[in-house]
Amino acid sequence: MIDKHSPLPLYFQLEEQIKKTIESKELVPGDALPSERELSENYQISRMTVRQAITNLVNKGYLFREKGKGTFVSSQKFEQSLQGLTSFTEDMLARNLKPGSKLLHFEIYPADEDIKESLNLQDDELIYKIKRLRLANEEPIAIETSYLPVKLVPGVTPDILEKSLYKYIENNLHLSIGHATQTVEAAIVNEEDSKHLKVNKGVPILLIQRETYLENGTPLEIVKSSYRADRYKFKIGIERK
Ligand code: 16G
Repeated sequence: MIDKHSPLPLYFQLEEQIKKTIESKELVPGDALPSERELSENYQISRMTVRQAITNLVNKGYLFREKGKGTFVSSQKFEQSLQGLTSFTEDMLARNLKPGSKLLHFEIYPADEDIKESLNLQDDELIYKIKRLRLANEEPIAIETSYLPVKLVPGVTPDILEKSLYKYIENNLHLSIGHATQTVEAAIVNEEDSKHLKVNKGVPILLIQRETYLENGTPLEIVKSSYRADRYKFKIGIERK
C-alpha cells in the first residue's frame, strides 16, 4: 500500500510495490504492467508520480517499454560471481540452463604484435581467432572473441567450439588451467554484435577481457567478451582484512 503520510516519496513507495509483485511472481517476465491511468487510479496518486516510478524501474532493468505497446516486466538478470575461473558452459549448467554456442568466425593465422606479446609467443607462431555467440536456453547472452596459440592447444575444430573449449583443453589435451586476470568495463555494442545479441543498436554492454594462464604460468588465451548488460550482472565478495 502507499502511505501518503510516510516520509518516503510516493514514487519510491510505488516502485517498491511493483518490485514486490515481480519478486512474488505475481507478475512474471513478459507480463504487461497495468497502464499509468490504472496505477494512478488504484493507488490514488498522480500520473506524474506513476511515470517517475516506472521510469526508475526501467532504468534499473526491472521493466522495459515497447513503443505503442506498453511497459513490460523484464527477465531477471543472471548474476555471475567474479570469483572462480569457470567456463561459459559450466556457468550455464550451474544455473540449470542449456549452454549453447554459435561459431561466428574461426581462423588460424600468424599472431600480430600485441597478441604475440600478451601470449608470450615467438615470431610467426600461429594462433586461433575464435568468435562465438554464447547462448543460454537458446537466448543470446554474450559474444566472445578468443585468441589461443595453436601449438599449445592443437586440434581445435568448429565442432569442439560448438561445445566447451575448456572441456577439450582439460579432458582431451590434459592441460591444467590455473589462473586468469579479468577486467570489466562498460561499452556500447557495435552494430554487428547488436544483431547477433538481438539488442538495439547502441545499447550498453559489459566488456570483459580475460587473460588465462595454465598452472605452470604459460599464457593460454586472451578473450574479449561482450555481455548483454540487460541480462547480466557481476557479483564480487569483498573482505576488510
Ligand atoms: C568463459 C570465459 C572464456 C572461456 C570460455 C570457455 C569469461 C569472461 N570468459 O566464457 O575465457 O574461453 O568461458 O567456455 O568468463 P567453454 O568451455 O564453454 O567453451
